[in-house]
Amino acid sequence: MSTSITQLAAAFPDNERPHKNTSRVMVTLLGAAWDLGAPSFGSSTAADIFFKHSRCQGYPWKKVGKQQGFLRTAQTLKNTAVVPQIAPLCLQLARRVSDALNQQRKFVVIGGDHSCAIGTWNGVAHALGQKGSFGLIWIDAHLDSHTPDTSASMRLHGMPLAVLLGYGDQRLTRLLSTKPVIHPGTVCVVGARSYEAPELELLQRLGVRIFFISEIQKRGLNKVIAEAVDIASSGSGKFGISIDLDVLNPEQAPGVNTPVVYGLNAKRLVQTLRPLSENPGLLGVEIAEFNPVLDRKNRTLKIIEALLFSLFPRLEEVTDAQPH
Ligand SMILES: [Mn+2]
Repeated sequence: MSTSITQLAAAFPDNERPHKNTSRVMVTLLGAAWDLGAPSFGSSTAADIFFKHSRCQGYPWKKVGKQQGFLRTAQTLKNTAVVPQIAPLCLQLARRVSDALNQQRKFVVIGGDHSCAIGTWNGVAHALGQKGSFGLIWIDAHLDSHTPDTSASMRLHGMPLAVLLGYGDQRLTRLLSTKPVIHPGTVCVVGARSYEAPELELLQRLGVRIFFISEIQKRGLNKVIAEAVDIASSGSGKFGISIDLDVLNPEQAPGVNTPVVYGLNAKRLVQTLRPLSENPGLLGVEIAEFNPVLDRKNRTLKIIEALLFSLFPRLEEVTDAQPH
């Protein structure tokens, strides 16, 4: 398996020259259709269901992975067994994201369990190449910073942030480069409230800023997001956002793999992120962990839609979508 991953990596084209500037920035829509990193089936169908039943119906999008295409057995649910399946999918997603940025487009990735982040942000790092680093705002109830040495569940959706920082299974940490994808000084976590000690220890040792839910309650989401943007922009000014929907109050967003009580208010998050649509440093956004099987009355789906249109208010105009 490692051979085919190497071959896939070698097949990546060199960075293309940027296309000439146009007045509006187009957006590439992508779906990461797998859920092998999560405890339950469902997120592999999320992108299909979102693009079929939301305002984005009819918008052009590209899927990585096969909906329901993987056999889930007790054995394949273990991290070490799913890495050979997830690594090539992450590479394919990375290529799509990288292509979008090379074409001077922004990107949206609809997960998929949160292991898709390994693909998304590897793609960004690949496209930026020597042009500079980027920052990342990780909005999540969890720290997602387990490694195979610390994880009790061995689920990959609990590990992607550690992988991007260079810690974990080498088939993932060295997906496209031996260097870590992101620098801890330009990463922050927003909304954390459920984690284990080794994850906290890793992030604190690296100096990753964590905005726990208690700090958000004290200072307000506006101030926290403003500070998060400062941290994420402190390198090159370019940054991305990874939203795990479990950061939200599960009453509002029940369709997630691992709900945690006392989450963020969905409406407030949508409102608070809206000004970022004007920020030229925003490269793209990923929205992960939607599980339509667990959703009720499309509540979670509607929140994805609201988040997307708050960050990209003219989405229809900038996705080559045909009016319908
Ligand atoms: Mn997560």
